[in-house]
Amino acid sequence: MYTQFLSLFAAIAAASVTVACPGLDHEHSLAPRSQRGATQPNGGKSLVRPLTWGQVQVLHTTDIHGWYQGHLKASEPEPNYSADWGDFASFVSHMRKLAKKKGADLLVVDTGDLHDGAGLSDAARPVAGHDSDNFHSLIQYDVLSVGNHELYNYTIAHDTYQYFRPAQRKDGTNRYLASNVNITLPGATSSVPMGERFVKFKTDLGRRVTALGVLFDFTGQDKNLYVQKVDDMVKERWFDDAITEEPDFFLLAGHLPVRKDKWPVVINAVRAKHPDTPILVLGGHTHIRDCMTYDSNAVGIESGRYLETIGWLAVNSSSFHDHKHHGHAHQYHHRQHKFERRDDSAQAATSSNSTTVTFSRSYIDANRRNYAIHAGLTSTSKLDTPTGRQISKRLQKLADRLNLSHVFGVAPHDYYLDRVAPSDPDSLLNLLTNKVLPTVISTSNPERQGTPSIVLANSGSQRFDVYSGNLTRNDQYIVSPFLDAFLYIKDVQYQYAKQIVDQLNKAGAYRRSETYDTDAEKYARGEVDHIYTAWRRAQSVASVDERRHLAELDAHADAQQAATATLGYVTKDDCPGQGDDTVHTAIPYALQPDYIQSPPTGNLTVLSDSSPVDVVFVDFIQSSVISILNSLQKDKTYSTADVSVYNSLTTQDLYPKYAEKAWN
Ligand SMILES: *[C@@H]1O[C@H](CO)[C@@H](O)[C@H](O)[C@H]1NC(C)=O
Ligand SMILES: *[C@@H]1O[C@H](CO)[C@@H](O)[C@H](O)[C@H]1NC(C)=O
Ligand SMILES: *[C@@H]1O[C@H](CO)[C@@H](O)[C@H](O)[C@H]1NC(C)=O
Ligand SMILES: *[C@@H]1O[C@H](CO)[C@@H](O)[C@H](O)[C@H]1NC(C)=O
Ligand SMILES: *[C@@H]1O[C@H](CO)[C@@H](O)[C@H](O)[C@H]1NC(C)=O
Ligand SMILES: *[C@@H]1O[C@H](CO)[C@@H](O)[C@H](O)[C@H]1NC(C)=O
Ligand SMILES: *[C@@H]1O[C@H](CO)[C@@H](O)[C@H](O)[C@H]1NC(C)=O
Ligand SMILES: CC(=O)N[C@H]1CO[C@H](CO)[C@@H](O)[C@@H]1O
Ligand SMILES: [Zn+2]
Ligand SMILES: [Zn+2]
Repeated sequence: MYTQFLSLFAAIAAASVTVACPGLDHEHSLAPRSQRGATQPNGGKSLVRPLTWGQVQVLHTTDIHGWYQGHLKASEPEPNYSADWGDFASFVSHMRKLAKKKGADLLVVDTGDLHDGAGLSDAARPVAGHDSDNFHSLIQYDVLSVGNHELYNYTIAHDTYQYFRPAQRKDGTNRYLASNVNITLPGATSSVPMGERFVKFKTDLGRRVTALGVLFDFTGQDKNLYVQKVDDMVKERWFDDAITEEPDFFLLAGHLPVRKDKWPVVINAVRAKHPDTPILVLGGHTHIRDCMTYDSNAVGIESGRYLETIGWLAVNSSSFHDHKHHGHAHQYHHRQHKFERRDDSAQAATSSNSTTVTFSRSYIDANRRNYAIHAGLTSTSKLDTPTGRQISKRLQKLADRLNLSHVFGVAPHDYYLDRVAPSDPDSLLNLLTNKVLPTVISTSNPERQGTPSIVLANSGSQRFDVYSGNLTRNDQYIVSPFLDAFLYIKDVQYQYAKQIVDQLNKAGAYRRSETYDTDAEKYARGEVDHIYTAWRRAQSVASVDERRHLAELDAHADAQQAATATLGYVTKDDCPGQGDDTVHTAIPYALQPDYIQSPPTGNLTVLSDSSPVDVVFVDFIQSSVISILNSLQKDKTYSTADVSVYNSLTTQDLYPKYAEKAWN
């Protein structure tokens, strides 16, 4: 089956190369830039800010987590992220042509976390992520780097190494980078790098690039995988050798956020040798849109998550030879792995240490309208390339094969993970607490039928909103993807049982974390949800302040624009100007508890404080529940011996089972 599938992909990949062939530039099908917006595909384009181009630009994806089908729901803001991988392939193809036409360089970079988060990757068998990785490879990237989600499971890491990595070749070099990650292959006694440590290549216009692919100091990897600390990586001999030669610019790709992590360690190491060579950083992992300048010639962006955001980083440098006014058609297709001597003008700029760099970044909402506008097309219908169309079709076929559009039930309205307070009827946690857990879990153990029970769960088990309409198998992987089992302790006095949830929340316990260890340890294992939610919360607070301010000023025009703006990200980062390509109103954010408890269910006619109840809970909070019970009462010392398996369900079964019962 694999072979069959691979040859199918090989055929599409070949088609993709033909379509993206550099020989086909200067096509008349491209409208001149001045005509942009002559028509307005899919409604108002007035709220879309144009991209600023430079001599070199990067299109950046990160943390796609299996969302290759794009966002499929009709509820706000999902249509704004509705472009699929085929649409993105078409966009990349148009942008590469546009770059050529402008005499500029365009690189396409991805910084990891390819799966875990949507059905297309996670429902696949025998190896989750294998088929979606093949789709990723259909767009020829210039640089890719490994994410922590490639490393939680050895089978998946090995599949990535064996199948995904070899597919990332371009112009004679492999572009899959793993500067500080090793893997021990089956049967081997020592490890090998999971990808290239670094790569040196030339852009279409002959600019020399030295690229690295760094992972944060991750500690949550499976056996036979090794992550070297960034501080140690920069002391490696290969690292020193790789950065010694001066390129036109360094491209530091990596799965770590652009702020509050180890990028300065890498940048300082480069700067020790090259005080003003331009450095472009492409980061990821915390799922936010962000931009940082490290010094006047080093800048980094992070480009969100889930195929919602395509990052854009454009750079001009006085050290770049400008190709605009020189013939360039003959300069495509460089196969050299080693650089030639710098040209004289660049040499002069560097030795005088007076390189000036200017840059511009944008966060593109991943939809067909915005792709068409940025590609300078006069209408969305001009976006599709044959390859793009074919990819979309194949995606649908894979989704069908994985049964992803199977409907469990029809949600009557939207349920939000964190847009409304947990007491709101539209709250997902409200639904989980008062409907899903009592309906699906409390009734699931025939031996305990009638015995009153409460169910404890962590809000971190919920990953995404449930939107009005069909709840599908795909949503099962999106909303509640984890496989936590349900355990229970029987006959706990109700007066103690009902206090556990407050104690869990008070203990400052963290989402999806069992032990009360430090923030640093959780961060090292890859837990960064709190950074994304803090980002969302800040936008929401700022937006409320802004609306109040506008109301006070009675700033009619601005208020009107704010009123017409739809919900989405409103990014404030540390770079000049506006980053978001689309003007939005921030999605509201409401604080949510870390843990929730369902109301007691069963025969409640005689429920009193001293009644025995079953305490049911998700498996990974077992030790917390035991220690809290022992602190609440002294009649009995609880231990793991008191814990039994409650049913055969996992958290991934919650919504399918509920929808089948309640939404059919
Ligand atoms: C690069 O320079 C050109 C020409 O001056 C300018 O139009 C463009 O906006 C600049 N781009 C950036 C990213 O600085
Ligand atoms: C963005 O979402 C809003 C609300 O759902 C919708 O009206 C608008 O058309 C969307 N924009 C695009 C480009 O899809
Ligand atoms: C690791 O991934 C493989 C392939 O998807 C899967 O069969 C296996 O169950 C996973 N292992 C764990 C511990 O999740
Ligand atoms: C990674 O692999 C390289 C090449 O086999 C080896 O020299 C190095 O010691 C390995 N690093 C770790 C941390 O295992
Ligand atoms: C799709 O999945 C559902 C739920 O697991 C199942 O009932 C149905 O038979 C499946 N359909 C196909 C075509 O596999
Ligand atoms: C919902 O599912 C039904 C099949 O059960 C399908 O006919 C319908 O088109 C789906 N609706 C949407 C909006 O996808
Ligand atoms: C509930 O418990 C009471 C008291 O033990 C008992 O009388 C009653 O029959 C029970 N009801 C059900 C439905 O089992
Ligand atoms: C513009 C710029 O980055 N200038 C650098 C020149 O070199 C010195 C050190 O030699 C740096 O401190 C400057 O930042
Ligand atoms: Zn991620
Ligand atoms: Zn990550």
